[in-house]
Amino acid sequence: MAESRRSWVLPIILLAAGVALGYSLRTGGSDHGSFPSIGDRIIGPFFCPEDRCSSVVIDWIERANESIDLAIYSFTLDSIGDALVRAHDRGVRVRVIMEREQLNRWSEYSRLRDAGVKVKLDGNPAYMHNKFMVIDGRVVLTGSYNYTKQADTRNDENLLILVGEDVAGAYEAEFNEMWSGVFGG
Ligand SMILES: [Ca+2]
Repeated sequence: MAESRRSWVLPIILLAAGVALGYSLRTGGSDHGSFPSIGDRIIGPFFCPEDRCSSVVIDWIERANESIDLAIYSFTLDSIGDALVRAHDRGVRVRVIMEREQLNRWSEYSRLRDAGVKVKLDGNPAYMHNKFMVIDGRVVLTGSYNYTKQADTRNDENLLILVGEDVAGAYEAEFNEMWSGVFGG
C-alpha cells in the first residue's frame, strides 16, 4: 500500500511545482539589466558561452547591497574575483566556499583572501560540487557554470537566476551549514 501511494504522490508534487513555476516563467536570455520586481521568479536560462555567463554573474555581483554567499567548485576567473573584491570594498559582506581539490596556482583563493574576503575551503573528502551564489538573501544564481575561463569560453554550460526570499533562504541555509563545517549532509 505504502509503495503504491508513493508511486503517484511524487508525480503529482512535480506536476504542481511545474504548474506553479510555469505561471511565473520569464522568457528571454538577456534581461539582466534591471533589478527584478517581487513578482519575478526566474531569469534566464542563460546558455554559455553564447550568453556571456561571466557578464551576467558580474552584473549581479555589482547589484549586491548587503551580502554575497558563494559556493563554487572551481574558481579561476579573475574578472569575477575582481568583482567580488570590489563588492567587499564597498561594504558588502562576501563569503566564499571553494572545493579544496581545485586549489591551484590559477585559483582565486589567495586573491580573495589577501583582499580581506572571507574564504573557506570545503571539508568534504568528496567534492563540494555546488555552483551557487546568494545575493542579499533574495537572489540565487546557479547552474553548471563554474567561474573558469574554460566554462566561460569553451564548455556548454547553463546559468539560471532564481528570485525570491524562500528559495534564496533554502540556499542560504545550505551555505550556512557548510560554512559551519558540515559537508555531505
Ligand atoms: Ca572536497
